[in-house]
Order: sequence, then C-alpha cells, then structure tokens
Amino acid sequence: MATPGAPASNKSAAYDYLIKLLLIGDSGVGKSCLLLRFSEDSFTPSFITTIGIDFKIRTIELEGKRIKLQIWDTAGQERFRTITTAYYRGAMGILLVYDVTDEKSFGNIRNWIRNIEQHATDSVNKMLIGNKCDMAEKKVVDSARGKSLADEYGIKFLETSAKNSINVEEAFISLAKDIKKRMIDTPNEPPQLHSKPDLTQNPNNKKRGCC
Ligand SMILES: Nc1nc2c(ncn2[C@@H]2O[C@H](COP(=O)(O)OP(=O)(O)OP(=O)(O)O)[C@@H](O)[C@H]2O)c(=O)[nH]1
Ligand SMILES: [Mg+2]
Repeated sequence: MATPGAPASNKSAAYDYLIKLLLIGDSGVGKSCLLLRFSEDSFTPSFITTIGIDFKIRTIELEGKRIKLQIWDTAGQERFRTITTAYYRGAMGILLVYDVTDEKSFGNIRNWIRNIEQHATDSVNKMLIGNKCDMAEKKVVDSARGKSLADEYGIKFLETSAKNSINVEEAFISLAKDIKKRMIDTPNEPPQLHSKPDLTQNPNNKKRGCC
C-alpha cells in the first residue's frame, strides 16, 4: 500500500502521489462549485452553503505519474471558522477564492492570507482565484488588481468560471504540478507535509507554537 503523499513502491498502488488541497474564501464566492466542476464536471446555479467541511477526490495523471488529489472544501461562513482552520495544517496547496463581482470578497483575501500564515505550514503552495469571470457585466474587481495582489504575495493568479468551465482544470492542475515539483525537489521536508495529519481522522489538528 502506498504511503500517502510519497511515491509508491508498490506497483499495484492506485496512485503515486497524494496531494491535499484546500479551498478557502468568503461564503458564496463559488468554492464548492469550482470543486464540483473539477471533480464531476457539473454546475448548479442554486446556492447550498457548505456546512463545516467537505471533500472530493480526483485522480489525474501528470508526467506519467498518478496523482490523487484530495480536495477539501471549507465553509466560508464565520461560524465554521474553528473547524475549517483546523484543516489548514494538513494542506499542501491552498486555493484562495474571491468573487470578481464582489469587492468585499476580494478585500478579505488579505485576511484569508493572514489565516494561512497563522495556521498552515510555511511551505504550502498558494494560488489566488478570481471566480465568476463569466459575469463580465457585473465585474467590479478587474484582472489587473487580482494579478497585482497575487504578485504582492508571490503567488499565481487565475480568473475562473465554475459555471462556464473556464480555467478550472488549469487552476487545480497548475497547483498540483507545483506541489509535485516541490515534493521531488525537497524530499526532506518534515514528513507530516506529505503524509500527516490524516485530515479525515482528526479535525482538531492545530499548528503548534515553536516553543
Ligand atoms: N455566474 C456564476 N455563478 C457561480 C459561479 N460559481 C458559483 N456560482 C454561484 O455562486 C453561488 C455560491 O456558490 P458556492 O460554490 O456554493 O459558494 P461557496 O464559496 O462554496 O460558499 P460557502 O459554502 O457558503 O462558503 C451559487 O449560487 C453558485 O451557483 C460561477 O463561476 N459563475
Ligand atoms: Mg461551499
């Protein structure tokens, strides 16, 4: 059986790498829809707010390797913040999502980044996503501002539409590629980055202080 996250030594293993991703951002920006588009290639216009946390799996192939993506979808609502931040530590990549038609969700990205700095591992790969780019007539955050914020934090940026399936594959796959490269380049990183904690078992993992 494969050690989660590490290249499999057993040829019968279902995957070579396990990559854990996390979606964060304000309620209503379209995190669950992005995940539904990526995992099942579908979309629903009705808004069913996420309660706590959810996840989906999709296995992709990158450069001849099977990559199992375990993607955690957090609730944006404040009342779930304690449970959702407990999941930051196990994430290898985080998609920070705002809605291009909602200025407030863009302004809050700085708060979400602060949460990452407090609760995630330092090496976590991040990507900024401006979702709902299909709504051109209602767009209030132009692409240049998204790009400039991403540049400020040294992270990648894409505008997406879960509705019209624009850049959704690109976003998840680009982040997965960067993480796979990091796993290969820095195999001596603390093992918990690649294998633990098991997010399905322990929702109460918290980043420990340094002393
Ligand atoms: N036009 C358009 N609407 C979208 C898009 N993505 C999501 N929506 C709509 O936005 C609403 C909220 O989407 P969700 O994916 O549930 O939002 P969320 O970020 O998961 O919200 P929470 O679970 O409360 O944190 C729904 O009505 C979706 O149909 C998109 O790309 N374009
Ligand atoms: Mg949701």
